[in-house]
Amino acid sequence: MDKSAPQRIIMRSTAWNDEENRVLPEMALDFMPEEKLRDLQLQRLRASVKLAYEKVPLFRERMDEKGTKPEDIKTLKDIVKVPFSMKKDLRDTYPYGLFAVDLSEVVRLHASSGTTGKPIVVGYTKEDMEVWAQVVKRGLLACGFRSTDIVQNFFGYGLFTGGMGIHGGFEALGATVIPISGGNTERQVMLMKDFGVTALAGTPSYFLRIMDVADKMGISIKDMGIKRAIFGAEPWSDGMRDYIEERTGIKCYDIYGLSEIVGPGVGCECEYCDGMHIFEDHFYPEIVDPETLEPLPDGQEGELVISTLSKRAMPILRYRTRDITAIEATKCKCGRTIRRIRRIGRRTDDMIIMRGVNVFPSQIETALLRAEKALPHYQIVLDTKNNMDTLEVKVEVTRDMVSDSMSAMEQLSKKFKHSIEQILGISVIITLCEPDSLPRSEGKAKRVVDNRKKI
Ligand code: DLL
Repeated sequence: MDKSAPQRIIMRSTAWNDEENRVLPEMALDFMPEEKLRDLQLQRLRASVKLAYEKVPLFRERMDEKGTKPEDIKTLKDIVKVPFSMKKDLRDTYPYGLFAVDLSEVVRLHASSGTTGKPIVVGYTKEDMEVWAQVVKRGLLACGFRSTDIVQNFFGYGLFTGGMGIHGGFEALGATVIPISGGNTERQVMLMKDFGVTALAGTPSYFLRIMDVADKMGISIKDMGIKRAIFGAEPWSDGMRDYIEERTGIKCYDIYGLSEIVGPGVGCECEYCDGMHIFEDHFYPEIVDPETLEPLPDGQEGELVISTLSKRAMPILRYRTRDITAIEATKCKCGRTIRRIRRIGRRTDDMIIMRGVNVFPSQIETALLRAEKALPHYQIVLDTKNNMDTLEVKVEVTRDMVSDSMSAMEQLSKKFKHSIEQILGISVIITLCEPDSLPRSEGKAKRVVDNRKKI
């Protein structure tokens, strides 16, 4: 049998077939019988643990401390015998300390800017690059992107994994990619229109900026014929999805990933948009309690921990992502057997503790949307005044909200205040700002400015 030829498979669902009712072989991995998938995961986990133990001093030392040998991994449940790893481990071994292969086998490096000091560095072998392109491609296929798409990719190209990672997936799919990267927003709008773009990829916050600029240029994105967008790299709410879809007519999908594991393509939504399927044949997900680090059952929220199952250049075991989510306990309507995680709205570390109350920026976004059904740009500013921590939300009014009447603007401010305070349970200061006055990012949005006095 010619393995490269698309197979004809009878399907219960139409979520994963192309126009001619065929499914591509690599997509069939998403529907592997569960038992087979678990067998494959175990076999790969054992190989990954062995590789890390034999080639990476940090993993060997940690496992020795815990008294775990690679042979102790006899079932998937034995993964709890493996020690955790964290971002700090990548920093401490900067730049190549976690590599399990000789640098001559590494064909690509990426790095993620840390908030402080040195970046963290990740490397890929040729096979790793192929896997990366395949997982992104599987995600894109699941969301309905096709080889006929013309894609404007405004994820940043360079050391960030977003631009090149998404690019590789679309290229593997056979689509036409426009590697525009972030920035030069007016040109983004012009090319979108002139090149007959049918699909978009980038951070959702930057797309909001593109929408604003198109508006100002008097160009309607809705009339461009763009069908789908794949967004990710930062939290974005369902409200934000509705907002973009309603205004542009573009169907939006969520893709998840992190540099330490592979970049984009660890997980992705399917056409049902009901959580993100993890490409479990390459990444093993667990949810743990972020305090006790004990495993949590499906359906319960906690910190996502991921182990790579096939990565050769840099195997990572039980990586604490800091992302808060749950593994969905129910099956997806699409019929995929690879499990889903809930969309990610928050991390354990973008949590702001304000007068003892845990606050996540995503809660403020939800409150603003609830109050006005429009998505304004906002920024959260933390400060200390008279020895009291204050939380100010700067809200940029959109053109539809601007009014000449003082009392209408006061009303608006009160509405935002009330909505946020209801959700957070603490008092906030609202400052309404002129349209276009808050800083914009071409990559991930920076929502929080912390000017609090550190004691
Ligand atoms: O952001 C990789 C990526 C690029 C994913 C493009 C999707 C699309 P890092 O810069 O290492 O890698 O940041 C990883 O970003 O731990 C999450 O906190 C956040 N993140 C990534 N995707 C999503 C998403 C890339 N879809 C960190 N929803 C992760 C929410 C996301 N947060």
